[in-house]
Amino acid sequence: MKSMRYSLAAALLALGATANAADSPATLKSAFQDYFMMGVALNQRQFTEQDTNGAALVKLQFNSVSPENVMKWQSLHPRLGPDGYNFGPADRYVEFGEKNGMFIVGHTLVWHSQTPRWVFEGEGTNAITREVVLQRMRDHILTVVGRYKGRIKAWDVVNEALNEDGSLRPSPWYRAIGEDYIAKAFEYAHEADPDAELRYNDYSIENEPKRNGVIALVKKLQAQNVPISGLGSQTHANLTQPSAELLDAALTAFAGLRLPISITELDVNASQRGQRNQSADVSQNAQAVGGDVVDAANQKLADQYASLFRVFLKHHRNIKLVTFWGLTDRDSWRRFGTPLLFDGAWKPKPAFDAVIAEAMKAGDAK
Ligand code: 9MR
Repeated sequence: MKSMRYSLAAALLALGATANAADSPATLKSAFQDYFMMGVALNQRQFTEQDTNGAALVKLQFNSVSPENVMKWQSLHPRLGPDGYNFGPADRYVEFGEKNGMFIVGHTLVWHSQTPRWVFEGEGTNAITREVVLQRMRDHILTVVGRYKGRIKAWDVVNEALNEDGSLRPSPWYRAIGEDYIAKAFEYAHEADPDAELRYNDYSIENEPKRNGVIALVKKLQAQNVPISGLGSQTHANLTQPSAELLDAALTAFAGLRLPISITELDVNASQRGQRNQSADVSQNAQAVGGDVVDAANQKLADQYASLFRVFLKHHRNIKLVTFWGLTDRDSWRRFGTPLLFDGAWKPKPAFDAVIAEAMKAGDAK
């Protein structure tokens, strides 16, 4: 059945024809249906369907969505106090996912970035205390996770808590609460929605020191019966990193944690600057400039995507979801690095064909 369904697409590819998203039988969600869900991070214009082409492409290609920005603390909860929440855009996002029968992800509850200063400051002349910050964290998590209980199926509970060397990042959360802020965040999220998948999410965790840090952190949480139930590997890649070998080693090591793995923020930076600095730290968001992509970027991008998906497919039993961090190059935080499968005119690039081809090869090998 599977090989029959894709034989037309395979024939077209063999003839050198480009699979067209509008009329090809192969879409990302159908091609990978036996392996993992395919997700995409949405911006507001997409989930409100103001961007009609974008919304149509999302519905055609993906069966899971993540909110690129509208569920960050700063967006949802900009001010202190009971009236400090702003749920409008987040509500629209969840409605879009539900209307289209998608697996809906929440991103992110506890992060060092995009969290307003008031969260860590005392009111009036009162000095801030651990208890007050914990209370604010609990209120936020119970309110937000509780509002979407049963509808948002997976949350990035704690985001980017580690340094490159695997030690704990001295984030405002760490400084205000101490290292148990991570356990507390998972406990509050579980209290709010016992059925939601609760993920720890971070970038560059293929690299050995950080990989070891993640594994140690998760094992410690598990030993304390903290309700962590998923691992998110962002996978902000460039044209050579992570290599297939490094990714394979990391996914093999993560499998030992016995948690479902989600690739949460996949993109491949093809800018020249992006080949020197792979970091996804928001403070280092390489302000690339237009026109600095490497030579033969489309082909190199397709090759790296093929390499990454070969490894994801090898580990498909442990991977439940692969999410791209944006729909088209024009939408991306790394737009000058042309990092995604669709160009600014919503057209599939050679990297799209390369990704579909990996699914077909895996199907034929079955
Ligand atoms: O793509 C997001 C960009 O639009 C925002 O300006 C930025 C700051 O909120 O966050 C970007 O997404 C980040 C994600 O939330 C966490 N991992 C790293 C991503 C890229 O910086």
